[in-house]
Amino acid sequence: MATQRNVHKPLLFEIAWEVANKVGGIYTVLKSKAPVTCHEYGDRYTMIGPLSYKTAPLEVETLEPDTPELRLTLESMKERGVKFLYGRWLIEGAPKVLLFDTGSVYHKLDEWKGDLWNVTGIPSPPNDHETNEAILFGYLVAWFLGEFVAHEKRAAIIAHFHEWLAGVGIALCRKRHIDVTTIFTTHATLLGRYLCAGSVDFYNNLRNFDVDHEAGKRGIYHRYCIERAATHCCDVFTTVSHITAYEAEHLLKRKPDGVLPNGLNVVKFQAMHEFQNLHAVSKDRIHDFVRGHFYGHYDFDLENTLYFFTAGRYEYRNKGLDMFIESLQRLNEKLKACNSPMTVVAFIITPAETHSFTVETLKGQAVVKQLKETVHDIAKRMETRLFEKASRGGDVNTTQFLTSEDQILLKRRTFALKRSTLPPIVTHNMADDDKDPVLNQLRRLGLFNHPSDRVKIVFHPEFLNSSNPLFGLDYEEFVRGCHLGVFPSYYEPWGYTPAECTVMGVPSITTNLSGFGCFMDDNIVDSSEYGIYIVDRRMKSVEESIQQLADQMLMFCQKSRRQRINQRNRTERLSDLLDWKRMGLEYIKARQLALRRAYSDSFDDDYFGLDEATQQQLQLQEQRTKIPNPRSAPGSPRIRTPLEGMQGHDDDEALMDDVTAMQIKIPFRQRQSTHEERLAEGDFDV
Ligand code: G6P
Ligand code: 1S3
Repeated sequence: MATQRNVHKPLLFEIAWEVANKVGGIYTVLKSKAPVTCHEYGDRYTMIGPLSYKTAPLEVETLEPDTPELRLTLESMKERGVKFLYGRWLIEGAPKVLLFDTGSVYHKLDEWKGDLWNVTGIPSPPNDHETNEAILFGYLVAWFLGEFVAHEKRAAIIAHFHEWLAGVGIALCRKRHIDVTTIFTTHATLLGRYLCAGSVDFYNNLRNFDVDHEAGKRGIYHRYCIERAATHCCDVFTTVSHITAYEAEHLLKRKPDGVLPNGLNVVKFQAMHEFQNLHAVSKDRIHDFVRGHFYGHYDFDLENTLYFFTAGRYEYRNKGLDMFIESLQRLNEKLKACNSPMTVVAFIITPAETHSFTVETLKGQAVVKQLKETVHDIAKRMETRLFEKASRGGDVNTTQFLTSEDQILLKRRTFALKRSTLPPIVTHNMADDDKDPVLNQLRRLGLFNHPSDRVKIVFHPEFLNSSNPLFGLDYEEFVRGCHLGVFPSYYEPWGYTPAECTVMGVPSITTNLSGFGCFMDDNIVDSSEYGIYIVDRRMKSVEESIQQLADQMLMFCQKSRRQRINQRNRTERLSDLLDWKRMGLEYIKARQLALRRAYSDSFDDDYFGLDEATQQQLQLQEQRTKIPNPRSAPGSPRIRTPLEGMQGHDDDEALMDDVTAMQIKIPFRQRQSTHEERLAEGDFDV
């Protein structure tokens, strides 16, 4: 009987298209969360994803199936032609992974598409490769789970699916009455992403969209059906932020049971100020790039130069690239108007189609490198001559040490630094130069890196890695070297980029339309005191938001070095708030709820099955209040809280242990249908 399954030690399968397969943010969720989930579940945890022959052999170590139930299931699938890789994902935590080769069952596609239509009413047009993959993957996962539960009859099984690409499996689990409890986490909605990328007033009209019509108009009706089926067929429906929960309620027509915000695997350095040292090291490398890129126009002082950046997928409006550029132009004018000594170099890092680096960009790095080498050689020769002369005693006339040959060499090198053009605003040859939205807006606003401009632009239309010939830095090193990350997104269910900045101690600007921004605002009395600035894109007009962003950037430019260092310390102290050790509690609650919904009779108290430490943490979390301002920040009578006095010192104190975490709205006690009732339900509302 289903109700006899043991809920004390459930098995957990986490299913996603991005398991050991890097596409975007979900990969970061799974990879960074692995250590805490492995810690909790040990060998009872397995991730299921697609098998990519390009990356999996590098990321996964093959294992023999370690339980009879798993061996029997996989052997039977193998006999019927399914190829897979079972092993350990070589990341921290070393979770077990099961990767299915969708290509090995491609001949089944039409049969399964027909079945999907017959049992769920979900259509699938012929030429949508991504949907075809989602169907093959979903059928393989359901096949696996169906056989596995037939062999494994003792333990309760939780199947946690992420995003619509894994959604077919949920509908099939429900339709086939597979004895597992399912969780679906959506990291965005298909319609939300499409609607926002257009020119609709999304958030004010959320209640009014005719969802089927809108999905149909955009050619994504079938994908939308999969997403909606997953939403309605799962036992527990969750998303990554409250703002996406609101969106999902209206676009997918089910109110999420809870919010599972994204965490990070926070690694603390032994020496507390190590991250400040790393900033200085990486900044020097960026300085090298800047000297090369701006050769011939390198007339600004690097001691008074700040590096701002934005990064992410190239979704021009959704990721707020439009607003960033517009605000940079305002900042340029403001800095000029107040005769500021500061220069801002703003980097835009987002992948677009290109035909490699421009000659001019590579030349800039080359001429400066040559100059550096020449200066080094000359200095070496001067050193030898100087030492020789000094060791003989007597007066040393230093002007004699630069020979006329070296003077000529130096002149030749500095002549090579002259140029008649302005430093380029883009580092690559763009495939679509005349239509590219970033370039066109820069052109429209006249941001051309003119010597008089206080804001210089470098558009790098490719993600960074350490073999990049311009920077020689990977993304993390680059971020550490910058002063401010700017992410004024319009559509951002969570937003890992500012979160990553935070744990590296780099201040950032986000918006109150991003999950991360709302989370910080919910948890901190005044997040700007900790270097998290939030642009209001909800209540302000576009023009007002642009001004606000420009003012926030201007204010940042007016900080002294000491203030920037202090602020970085404060920002870094927020890391604990984003650590999976804390965020993972929401996943624990979601799994508890899923087990309760499936096996309600097995529960007799609120935290049944959780160890004492976890129970305590969950209880603590329910009592938490907001993080108050840091001690040195100007006080406000309005914000006094019982946690005052624990705010830490700017320079060295760790964030107090007792910070606020998001209260997930998952009710623990409620009358649920029994597992038999649930399995008998069968039908769902697509
Ligand atoms: C870190 C380093 C300091 C350096 C400072 C520069 O804190 O430890 O040695 O002076 O960065 O900060 P800035 O904001 O000017 O890049
Ligand atoms: C989504 O990826 P995106 O950049 O398309 O999922 C991420 C992980 O949950 C999230 O951080 C991001 O906001 C979403 O938009």
